[in-house]
Amino acid sequence: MAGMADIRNIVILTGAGVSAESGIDTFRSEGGLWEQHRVEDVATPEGFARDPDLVLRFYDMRREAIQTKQPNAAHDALAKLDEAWNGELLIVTQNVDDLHERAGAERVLHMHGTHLNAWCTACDVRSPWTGTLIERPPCPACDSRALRPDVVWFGEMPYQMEEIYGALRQADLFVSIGTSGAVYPAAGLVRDARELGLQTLELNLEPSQGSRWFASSRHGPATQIVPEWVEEILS
Ligand code: BJW
Repeated sequence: MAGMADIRNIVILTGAGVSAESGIDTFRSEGGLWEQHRVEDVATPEGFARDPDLVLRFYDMRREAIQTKQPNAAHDALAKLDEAWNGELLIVTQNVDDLHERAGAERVLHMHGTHLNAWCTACDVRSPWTGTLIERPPCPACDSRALRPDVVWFGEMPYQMEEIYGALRQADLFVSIGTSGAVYPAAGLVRDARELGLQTLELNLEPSQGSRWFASSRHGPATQIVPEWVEEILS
């Protein structure tokens, strides 16, 4: 990559591809989550209103599964970069798992929420949650039986967009890792980055839907290409 020495501040967008080799299903690949479920049924507020049991069961299953998975070499490499990098750095993850944090990364923002919170639609409090929601447990803050997964569904506003755009405005490099570029506004960040004059790099198994927007791309499994890139940028 040209001009790597000039890079001080970095924004890294991650998606399901980063956690794929930890055994967490992606959404759009063959055998992925959307092959087994209609998106409108399990990832929209309308689907939740129609059939809450189906949606709560879907997330209970995934919440349980992620707790049995471990961070992989890509999460480890990004945590190492986070620790070693003296400039600003923000990992904006679309993932609802906690594998970046379990690998040790600290500067992480979950724009699509997290499996490990329950959000009370009665009192608006978010509580750490590792168990199930299907049995309609009471909210720890207000006792209402109105908890839902703290994830961002289609038609809902992704979290912390101001922080994300703020970090992008200060950054010199935007890196996208393991995401298909199919879901907005995350998929539009590369174009925002370009307009702001950032260097842009994609690391993905294959060219994503947004590949043409990146100044450079590297393709391969995240556990291989992410540690390689981190070694390069730290050397
Ligand atoms: C590997 C790998 C390995 C595999 N190594 N790589 C028309 C045009 C534009 C926008 C819209 C439109 N119509 C509607 C919209 C808006 C809508 C949208 O984008 N729809 C599209 C379908 C077009 N977006 C929204 O509604 C969002 N809200 C919104 O826009 O609010 C208004 C607003 C506008 C502007 C600013 C601010 C606000 C909300 C989107 C919420 C998305 N939620 C989900 C579900 C979360 C809960 C859950 O987990 O169930 O988030 S959907 C799902 O997709 C999940 C993911 O975070 C997200 C992205 O998926 P990701 O991570 O990219 O996974 P995959 O599977 O798609 O791709 C994996 C990639 O990894 C692939 O490329 C593989 O090749 C690769 N890979 N193995 C490296 N080993």
